Amino acid sequence: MDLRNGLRPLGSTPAEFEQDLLSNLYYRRGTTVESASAQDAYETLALTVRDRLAARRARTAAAHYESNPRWVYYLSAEYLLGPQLEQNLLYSGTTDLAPAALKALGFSPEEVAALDVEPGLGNGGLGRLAACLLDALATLDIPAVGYGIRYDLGIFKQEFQNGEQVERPDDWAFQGDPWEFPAPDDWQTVGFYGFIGPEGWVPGEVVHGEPSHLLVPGYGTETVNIVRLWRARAAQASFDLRRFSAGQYAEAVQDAVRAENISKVLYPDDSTDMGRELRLKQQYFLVSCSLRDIVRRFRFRNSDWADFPAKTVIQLNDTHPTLAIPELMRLLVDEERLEWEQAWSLVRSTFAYTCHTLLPEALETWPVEMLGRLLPRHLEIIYKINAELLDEVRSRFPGDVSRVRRMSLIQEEPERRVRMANLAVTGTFAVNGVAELHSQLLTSTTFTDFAELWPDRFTNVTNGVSPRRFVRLANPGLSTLITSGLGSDAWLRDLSLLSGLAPLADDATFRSQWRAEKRRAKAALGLGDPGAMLDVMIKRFHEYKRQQLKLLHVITLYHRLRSNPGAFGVPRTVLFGGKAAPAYYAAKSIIRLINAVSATIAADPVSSGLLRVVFPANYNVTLAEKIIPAADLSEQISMAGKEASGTGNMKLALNGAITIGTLDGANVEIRDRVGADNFFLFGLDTPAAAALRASDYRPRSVYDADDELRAALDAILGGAFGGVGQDVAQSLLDRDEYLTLADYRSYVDKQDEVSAAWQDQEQWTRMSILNTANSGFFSADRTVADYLSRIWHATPVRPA
Ligand code: NBX
Repeated sequence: MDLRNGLRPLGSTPAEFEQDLLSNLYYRRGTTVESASAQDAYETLALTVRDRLAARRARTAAAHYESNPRWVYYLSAEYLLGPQLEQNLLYSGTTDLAPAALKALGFSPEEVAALDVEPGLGNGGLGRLAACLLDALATLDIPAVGYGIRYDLGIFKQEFQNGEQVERPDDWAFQGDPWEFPAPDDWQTVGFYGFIGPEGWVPGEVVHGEPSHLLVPGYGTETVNIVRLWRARAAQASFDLRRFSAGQYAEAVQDAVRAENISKVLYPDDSTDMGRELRLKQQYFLVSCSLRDIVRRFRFRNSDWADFPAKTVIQLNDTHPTLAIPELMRLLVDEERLEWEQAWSLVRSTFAYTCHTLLPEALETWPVEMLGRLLPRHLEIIYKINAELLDEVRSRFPGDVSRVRRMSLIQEEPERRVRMANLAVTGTFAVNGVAELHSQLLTSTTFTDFAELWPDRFTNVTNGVSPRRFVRLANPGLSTLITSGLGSDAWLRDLSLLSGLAPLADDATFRSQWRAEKRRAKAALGLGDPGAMLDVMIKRFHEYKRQQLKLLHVITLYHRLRSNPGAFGVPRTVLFGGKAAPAYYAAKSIIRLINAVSATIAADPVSSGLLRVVFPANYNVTLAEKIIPAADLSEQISMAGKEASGTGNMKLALNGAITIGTLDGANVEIRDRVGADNFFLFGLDTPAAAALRASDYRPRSVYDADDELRAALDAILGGAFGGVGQDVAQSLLDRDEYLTLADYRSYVDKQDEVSAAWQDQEQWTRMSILNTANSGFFSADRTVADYLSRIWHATPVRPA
């Protein structure tokens, strides 16, 4: 422990931990054991655990200062960090100490742990990826800071009313957040609106960004990095005392409210541009605060701007933080008085961009009018960047007017808008997709023109997940078994070691232990019959992900069950989990239909013990950690060419679920690694799907030709499920944008193979073990290693 600062070493015996709890309860929480509530105990425990990481944090910061390293800064509008308590217990080595000490003081560890609320500061895969990368960066001892927004309200809480999704605010920090270190003295100023005068931009509104940080400990190392989250605060004197005295209470605080609204709520939208000015304000707020902080940190040890790119790489997590590009230009040109050319070269050597989508409608654009009003100087800078870009395009491709139009940072029709993805590609030295297939499709479709102009800029970094969170914490039983099988727990820092499990797939004792762990996880999830196959589809609701295809399969199973209960092969529990964007009506209809089908099946005695559909509300990281260990079958059934990568697919395979999937996103790589025999492949591949879409596809002919499909759709249309979901069926028949009907037969037949395979439990277990054994590649540590060698080129710094 660090004695340089006169710190008392924190003890590692139960008695010492108990003493620390007591002292925190008295001195920081201000209460006593006798009168402490469970909340008091929880907050005290959090502080006591946090203290154990704080000394490591101090040493990490000292080592970073000492070595003046190259920093990786990760800019992301979202972080889905997951519950902090269990992770920080594990990473501080107090998993056993803490509950013992709590018990000794008369608290129930379970009751206390249940009070840990996950900060839901993200929508889905993109936000969780950010959290996994931070975990891996710290584990690999890379000097890194994640920057984000500390939303007061995170991703909404999902409830079901009559089967419909209802959104409730997620006031996650209502009780305060004991894991957070506020750093109000590091506040930054952010301007909006205004005009460009002779002296430059004069903002019309100014707000403050107040940071706090959470600790991001590495596993099995001393490093503790941070994620720094900004909260909007009114600039001082925004309380109007005159109005207040006149009884105008609301008006007195309106400026403050407007400022603080910027970090009020996470936009619960994972697909389309909400078109809201407030969202654009959020993006600029994040970017402006973070860049000033990055510059401040650069200046601790450096003075020459020419060194900036050598000391700094800034990764843009999708286009949400792309305004960082014009913002850094503005800082360098307007405030630091650098020449445009030098500034542009620094900017272009500092930023890199990760794209997470293939849906054209998900590429962000902002109305020129709005951007120019909110950020007049930034629009000017974007215009100048665009003029230079288009000059380059014209000189490389003379006379190619349509290419110029396609590549322009400004879309002209139907309204003038700024194309953020084009800006991101233009202002960075590296652009990556998140799986092999995705990265190929980016250069062959989405960004073809840019890939022709700058081929070297494009690369792939396949996503990965934290084995600590999604195996060790989520699945402690399986982790213990893996450790005993491998003879060491070194796999937690080098997941490729899982390959050592492959021979154990042929060991009958190991297989029966493996099955016992699955059963235990199912029981813990409260799913009655642990003998039934648990078939899970957990992800955001989106038509391209095709929850509707899974549902058609469920209805087909139900029909078979009704017509011949005796012949129904394999008992299944089908579990759905996920949220739909509140304004995404088609996705919400699918949710409602799933709940209706679930109720119909549950009410029918014929299905008892054979078929069940469960849909726990409010799928989040906490729930994911319970479901993933229990899953037998992993549904990854998006239309090929639409899912950028997927990361749930990796978490499930690592926990021994077998995938049924299309050749989409990272499924391709999962199948390559686990082996075609251990993966249930179905459906059209990307070229076939694209060709069918481009042809005269008639979903109705598919419906006409397939009896089981027709029966499923007719049942919905005929009101068999409480009269719900006709719109879903109708849109499949009329349009079927994501080729659900085209893939139905192939999917249902493959599911029959799944059922047949399940009947041989020894063989199934073999496949399950081989899925885990061969998925070591999908560690976020490997992802970070790839980012380091292909893009970041930063090196580890270990605390002394
Ligand atoms: O990013 C997801 C992709 O759909 C997954 O295939 C991929 O595995 C994951 C990580 O790379 N994208 C995603 O989660 N997007 C968003 O959440 C999102 C949020 C706001 C927004 C657009 C997209 N405006």
